[in-house]
Amino acid sequence: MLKKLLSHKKNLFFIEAHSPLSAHIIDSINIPDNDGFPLSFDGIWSSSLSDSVLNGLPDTEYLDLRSRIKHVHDMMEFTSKPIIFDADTGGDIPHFEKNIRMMERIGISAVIIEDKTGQKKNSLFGNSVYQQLEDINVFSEKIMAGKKSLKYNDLQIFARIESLIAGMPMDDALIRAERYVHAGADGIMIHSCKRNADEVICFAHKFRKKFPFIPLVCVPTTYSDTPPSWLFDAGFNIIIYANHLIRSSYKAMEDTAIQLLRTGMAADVESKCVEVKKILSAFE
Ligand code: SPV
Ligand code: MG
Repeated sequence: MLKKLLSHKKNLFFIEAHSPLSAHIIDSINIPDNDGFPLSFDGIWSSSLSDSVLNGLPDTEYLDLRSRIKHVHDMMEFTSKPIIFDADTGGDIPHFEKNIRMMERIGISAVIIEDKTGQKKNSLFGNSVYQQLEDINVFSEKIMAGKKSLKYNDLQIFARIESLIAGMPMDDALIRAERYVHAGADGIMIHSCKRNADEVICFAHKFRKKFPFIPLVCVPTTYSDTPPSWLFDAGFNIIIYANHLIRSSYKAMEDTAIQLLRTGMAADVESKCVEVKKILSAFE
């Protein structure tokens, strides 16, 4: 599905979902744009951060991939949109080979694996924690092993480059991108935790000179005030809003609980809530 989308639409917006309810919400949102054309998200990001937090766990690969794939399967009943699965480091190669077949069986469109090793730390910590990059050869082997394990050629494997997160120079990110594409990666995600998009835009310009057609993904969490058009113009094809539904629901729940505790009047929070009839009918 993602391949088809990429072939006829240049710029795609993906958004994180972490539960059947959030997948249902994304699937059902369809609003008119300024010209009256229907506007909806192109697909769903299954985030390791969101899934971990939802389950009361740190984002350190403690929530195992098999469980995470099952969570995606539960969401799929409620959406027909393509899903990009955040598989963290992908685990060790023999496990990745098995897990990727499971992803393929349930119909995930693309999996993104990141080139880190050791105990994974969330990238948004940046350099404040030790972010250990995987050896380029080992990670390239993982990509090749994943591609080889696929039964059909539908599930795409994207390589996520963490050089900039680990404080390595741009050249390291570019060398890795080239090596991973040659190892068979179907797309590249470049991650950054800088407050502006300068470094991902610089990466995109340089990457595009060598690889005009390989899908390129970015995640504007820390550089969130960058207009999407800047990112697309630089050469990105997919923008992922990686954690905004879990963060906004966290805030909404916290605000509602605080207000109820303060006033004790349920009526005071009604305006923050969907109507009861909406949740009663959501899955009828
Ligand atoms: C996630 O959403 O789990 C990601 C993106 O991997 S980030 O949290 O920015 O590392
Ligand atoms: Mg993640």
